[in-house]
Amino acid sequence: MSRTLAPYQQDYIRLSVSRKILRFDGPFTLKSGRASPYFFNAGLFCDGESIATIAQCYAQMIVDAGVEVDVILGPAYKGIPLAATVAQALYEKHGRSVGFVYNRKEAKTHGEGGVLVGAPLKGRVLIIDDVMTAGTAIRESVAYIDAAPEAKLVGIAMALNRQERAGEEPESTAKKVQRELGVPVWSIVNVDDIMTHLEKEGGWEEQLKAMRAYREKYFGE
Ligand code: OMP
Repeated sequence: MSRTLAPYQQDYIRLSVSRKILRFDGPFTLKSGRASPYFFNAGLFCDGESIATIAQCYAQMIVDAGVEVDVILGPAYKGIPLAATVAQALYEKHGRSVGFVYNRKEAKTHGEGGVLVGAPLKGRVLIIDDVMTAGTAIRESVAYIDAAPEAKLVGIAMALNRQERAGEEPESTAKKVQRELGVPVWSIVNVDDIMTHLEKEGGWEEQLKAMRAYREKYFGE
């Protein structure tokens, strides 16, 4: 059943479609090996207006979720600008100042050294990332929190929940991650929201047909 989208969620879909951040001219090979008719490329939020808009969407979702956060962890690479700009949006739009931290992919052996850059990884930590498909990327990020004795994961904020199963089991990745980690997974939108938006807008029948077939094959409960 489709849910009613808040204005910020509609803005987010409109922006993603108009900038071709969300593309429907697949097939695209995913990290999981699946061939998807659509693909979301968060690396294309690459100008002031679009990164500010997406950051405000994340910030609104975090505020609506009512979660208390001390630090945002943005995994390299795409999570880095997200962590910085969402922290900025939380401050400018909601009067909340939270820390942000991100990882290097290669540990630095000189200067300040280490793998993490930014605020100390302690207190209530929210992971911010772009897309969840099979949950591989998110598990790598959780490892940083597991290794920080003073840090506690309080939730995971994604832009897009693809609603897919990790393997053959019926449960969706997002539900499985929630169950296994014991924290909520929020997403600005999921694929059903996008399909509802395209159905209402009209003119997307061919793309919707491919999306429905993919949904049938790979989506979890
Ligand atoms: P999982 O690690 O399988 O959850 O896939 C998430 C990652 O796949 C993201 O962090 C992206 O690197 C990439 N991805 C996208 O960016 N957009 C998509 O629409 C789908 C994927 C993907 O490969 O599943």
